[in-house]
Amino acid sequence: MPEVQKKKKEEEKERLFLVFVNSDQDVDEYVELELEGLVDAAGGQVVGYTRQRVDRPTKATYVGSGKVEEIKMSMAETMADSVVFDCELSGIQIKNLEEKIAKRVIDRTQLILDIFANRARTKEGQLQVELAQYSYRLPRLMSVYTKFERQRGGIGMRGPGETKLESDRRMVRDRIAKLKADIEQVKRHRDLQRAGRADQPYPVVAIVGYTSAGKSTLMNRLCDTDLLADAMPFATLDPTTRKVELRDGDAFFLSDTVGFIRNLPTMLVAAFRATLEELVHSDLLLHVVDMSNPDWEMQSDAVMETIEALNAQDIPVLTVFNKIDAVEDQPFLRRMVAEWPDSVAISALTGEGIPDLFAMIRKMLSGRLQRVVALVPYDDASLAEKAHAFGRIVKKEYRDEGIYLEADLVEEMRGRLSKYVITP
Ligand SMILES: Nc1nc2c(ncn2[C@@H]2O[C@H](COP(=O)(O)OP(=O)(O)OP(=O)(O)O)[C@@H](O)[C@H]2O)c(=O)[nH]1
Ligand SMILES: [Mg+2]
Repeated sequence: MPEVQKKKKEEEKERLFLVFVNSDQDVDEYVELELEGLVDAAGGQVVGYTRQRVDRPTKATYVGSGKVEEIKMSMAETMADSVVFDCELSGIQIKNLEEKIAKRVIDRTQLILDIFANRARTKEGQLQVELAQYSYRLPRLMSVYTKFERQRGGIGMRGPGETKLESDRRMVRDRIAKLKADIEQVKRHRDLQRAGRADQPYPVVAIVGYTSAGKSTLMNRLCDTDLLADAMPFATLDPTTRKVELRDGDAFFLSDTVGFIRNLPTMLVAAFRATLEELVHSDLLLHVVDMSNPDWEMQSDAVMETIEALNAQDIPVLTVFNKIDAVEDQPFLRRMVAEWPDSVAISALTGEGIPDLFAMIRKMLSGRLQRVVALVPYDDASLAEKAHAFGRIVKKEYRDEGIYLEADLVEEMRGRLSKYVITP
């Protein structure tokens, strides 16, 4: 891009002032870099920042009034358009802050929602983002939608922000209900797809991990796909599933999906449940960890927390230490792999360690599932339902005597069904 054009582009970007709030003494520069990355991904430009240690946020403005004044002055000096707080603000806090600062106030959740709104390509993705945005805005309608909303678009205001719907809580609630119904429709379609796959006796492996950990790069390497792999956070929103053939004729399904981030807004997790179903129904999780990031442990914890929030904590996890080409301390890596149960070190970029990864996947998948044939009485129908979550249904028939089930199931579920087992 020619210099002049590039300059112009910079000038057009929304100018954002950042407020880092942390409860411990130490400044975590990677947490701060992460917010800058999010601003960048949302198409904004950081023009200044301040840090504040907040042990107990105030109800009215989160930070104290002196700090609010200081933010206002710094924003005038740097000609900032809006301010981003690296935390989640309540409706009242946003309202008060906007009144005092007289600029738009965005919190971390809004920023993430905004990136999602920009990236969503499929109908499903768009529905889910819209649901998350409305759910986020509903309790905040009184604030953001008074003064600043229609002055201009911009970060935090894309998607449903421009419609007049905002002013009416009841209509927003109706819209939320409609979106949920539409997503339910999408989910049914996805269930059908999954049921189709269930005819093929191959396990499902889902790639999970912090955003930018290298999930799509790994998927591309294993499946010859051409998914977007980019240093920007949340490059992937929509899930992709492909079959990976192994040399001996065996195979598994591999899914790549949206990345996680610390303090992932709960309404976003909830809204993306349809997409993340893929993960909840898988037999094995490949947890990709970016070992070149000094904050990898915090990132790894955040991912495990999200997995728990999705109720998928019982699925076995293979930890995939990625980007080892960018790690200097190789002895440390070897130690990590030795100490960490079920782990492997790879570079999705160079292909190093991929044979080890295959070997581990194979080991962890083998012997997990065994065939069961059962006739479940209707008054215990929920047990037959649960079988979906604990394995693969090969055949299911609603017979007069009960639900006939042929399924490949994990041990726990086989145990639960044992009293209904029949010989076919
Ligand atoms: N050096 C190095 N870079 C890698 C490796 N794997 C991925 N990357 C880079 O890391 C960045 C993020 O990769 P992606 O594959 O998009 O990561 P992701 O986990 O899919 O990220 P999101 O979809 O945004 O959540 C890209 O710039 C990749 O080129 C690796 O093994 N080594
Ligand atoms: Mg990706």
